[in-house]
Amino acid sequence: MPDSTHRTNNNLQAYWMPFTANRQFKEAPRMLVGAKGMYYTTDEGKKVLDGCAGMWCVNAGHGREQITEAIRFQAGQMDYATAFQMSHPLAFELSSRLANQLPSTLDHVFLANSGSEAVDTALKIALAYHRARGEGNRTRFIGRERGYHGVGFGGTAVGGIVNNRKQFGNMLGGVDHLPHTHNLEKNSFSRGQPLWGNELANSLENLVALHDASTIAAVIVEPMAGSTGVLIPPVGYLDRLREICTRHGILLIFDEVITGFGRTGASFGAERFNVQPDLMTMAKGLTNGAVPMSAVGINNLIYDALMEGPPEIIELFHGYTYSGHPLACAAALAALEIYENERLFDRCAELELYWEDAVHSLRDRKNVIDIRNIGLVAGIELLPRDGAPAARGYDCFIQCFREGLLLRQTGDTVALAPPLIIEKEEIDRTVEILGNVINSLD
Ligand code: PXG
Repeated sequence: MPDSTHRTNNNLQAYWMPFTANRQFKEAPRMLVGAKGMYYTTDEGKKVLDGCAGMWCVNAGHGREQITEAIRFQAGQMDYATAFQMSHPLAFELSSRLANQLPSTLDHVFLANSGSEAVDTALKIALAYHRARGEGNRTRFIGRERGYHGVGFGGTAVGGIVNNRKQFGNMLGGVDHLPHTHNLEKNSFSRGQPLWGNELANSLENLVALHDASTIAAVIVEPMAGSTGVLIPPVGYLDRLREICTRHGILLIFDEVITGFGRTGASFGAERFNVQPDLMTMAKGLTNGAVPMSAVGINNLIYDALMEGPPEIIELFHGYTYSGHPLACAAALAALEIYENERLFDRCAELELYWEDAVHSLRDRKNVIDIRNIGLVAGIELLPRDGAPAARGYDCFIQCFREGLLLRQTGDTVALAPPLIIEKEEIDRTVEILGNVINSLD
């Protein structure tokens, strides 16, 4: 049986690691071999506090028996079910359960396997919806600078990260971007939602004036941008985007791959910020990270518009071999049950102030130029070294790992997003390690 707990004579060259400096990593590999609760174990037997829920996904903590058992049982019962023109009960059970939990207008669920697939699915559904209503000219998408929507061609195109885009040519045509909402001068060290910046949403009016509403299918944003360093929406910003989209018949897509499943102290960012999207993407926390799975929540008007043709015709020519995979459905149902039974989203909300005070205590550490937080998320931005952007951030990540804390790093910002089961002592420990490391960096 494959055993991840033993070092093997791997040829490290064979595996081309994703989003990784391969040559640098392979010189000094960092290997994780076990995970339980709030901690990883390395191949050297060291415990590492998981400050970023794996990669924003293990919201209920690692190694949850209930999820393991659900996967094990399902694997024995039925490993795989044909997904097109056939199905299995768990896919329906999960979708019903999710639809109950989603904002009230999102009554339908499409299942996929990754955030990237969910994003491309949502974009395609937006196009198909407009076409079905005789507005097939609405093909343009508006994303946002510093947005991350995965790595499919659709998600890369609407994303706003230059390094993710520049190697890959033209991607999807007809895409434009809103300005990002990060502003150190106006908003540094804001607690929760920054007060300045809702007027940035007015840029959408400019893009509508430039392209004409009749050419725009959808706007896609993360309610809170996670990957590019925890950018919290200014008060009123998302409401204004919603209002402009509605006025112009443009669909609003919330990419909740990170903000879903309790991360901001509510089920979804839509609930936390009280703004309803027409389509919502989810992944990561959906299965607590245990099996790849993603979903798109869909407004009933969109679904209904596509259900108008003859009933024997396939309504949407889209789907994946592994849409609604039985093992993923089993894991997701178990994860949702844990979230509910342990009231983990409420727990996140209850811990928010303690968390906020803890992370903002780092304000006076060396080279800290901003701290941002919401729910159980924080971004700590460090001053870039002269001529070496991201070097200080990377050193912080490496040094924290050596000291027993795993966090995410993007540029000179480090992001924290621990499992929602974190205890106060572990919050203190997280901040203590990070604070000491920041002070030790040149
Ligand atoms: N949308 C959002 C908002 C995401 O954060 C994706 C889509 C793509 O999901 P997949 O499952 O295709 O990777 C993401 C993924 C980080 C980090 O460190 C963030 C993500 C992935 C890996 C690292 O911030 N987000």
